[in-house]
Amino acid sequence: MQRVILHYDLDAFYASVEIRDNPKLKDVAFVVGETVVITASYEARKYGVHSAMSVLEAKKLCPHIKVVPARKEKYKEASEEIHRLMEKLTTKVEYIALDEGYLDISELILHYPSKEYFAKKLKQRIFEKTGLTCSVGIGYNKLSAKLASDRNKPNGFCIFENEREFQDYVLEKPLSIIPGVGKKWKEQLQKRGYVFVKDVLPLSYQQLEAWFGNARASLLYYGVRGIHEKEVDGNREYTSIGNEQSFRQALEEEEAKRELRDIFEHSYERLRRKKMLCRMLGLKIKYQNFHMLTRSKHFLLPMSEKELLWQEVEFLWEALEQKQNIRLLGLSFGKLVKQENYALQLSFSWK
Ligand code: TTP
Ligand code: MG
Repeated sequence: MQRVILHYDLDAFYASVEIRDNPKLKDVAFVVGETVVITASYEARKYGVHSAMSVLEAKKLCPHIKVVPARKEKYKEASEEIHRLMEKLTTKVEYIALDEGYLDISELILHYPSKEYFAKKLKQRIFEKTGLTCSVGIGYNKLSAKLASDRNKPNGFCIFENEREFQDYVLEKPLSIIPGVGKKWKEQLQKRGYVFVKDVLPLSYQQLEAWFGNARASLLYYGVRGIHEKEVDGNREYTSIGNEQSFRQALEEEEAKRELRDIFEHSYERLRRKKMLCRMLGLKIKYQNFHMLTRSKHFLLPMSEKELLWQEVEFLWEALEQKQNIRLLGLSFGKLVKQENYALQLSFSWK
């Protein structure tokens, strides 16, 4: 059976939430953020404003731009709504970010008149639940679904039925259209004279491997051909539940601790909703100097009590030698046990 994969991605997510809650922002050039642009409204993007630039730079490009502080709780609420909706449809769902994920709908789609119909319904449901629009792509694998959803942003929809359709679409596009081809690699490729997808098609795998090593050769060689075998990791949530967040500007201790609590709240909410208990807690940290470390704690008995879990997170945090210059924080609940399968419901409370 051919796989049918759907990718969804909310349009200008944080900015759209702000417009929804304050319609005066509609058609206004604004950014969400304080010193750094987290995201720009579509109106602001017309001036070349984009995420990751400083607000000062944004003001130079667009002097009348408005600056709106981020309200993470609201974005998480919207994200939770969307997750609830997805989980009603299928367990084969893999979340990539608050506003983005993959669904394996290979079987589900058989119950619908068409892929278009399904996508339309899904977009409609997301809008009803959150007041937000998204773009949806349907493909024969994750890669094609991802590119399909990007194709007609905002509020877009596109299908790639097969590798032929995918290749026709990417042929004339810059190589950066292939996920994983970042700025640096793009420059390296450009130096060798390769700018568009069509430029690298004649290259052999061996040639790419000689230049870029096995992993990158594989990404590029198969990527430009629309070949990608990875499954939607629908079980991931059942073996572990967690979140991580990277920061463009390194965080100091206090701020990092606040973010950690935020991530904890978000992950805990998912643990609670899935009615799971956990026997392991994992903390992941990346520092400004790219040094990465992980810490974990194993419990004898499965736990679900919120503040006890937070206490354990705090123990791991306090034991760190370095708590500043943090570029990434991640938290996961592992070794999950279903609540219903766990008879000894000690210290148990789903608040
Ligand atoms: P994206 O989906 O990359 O961007 P977007 O939804 O704003 O715009 P698009 O219509 O092009 O999809 O990111 C989703 C949200 O995540 C975005 O609104 C802000 C936030 N974000 C971060 O917190 N850190 C980041 O590095 C990026 C790129 C986005
Ligand atoms: Mg988005």
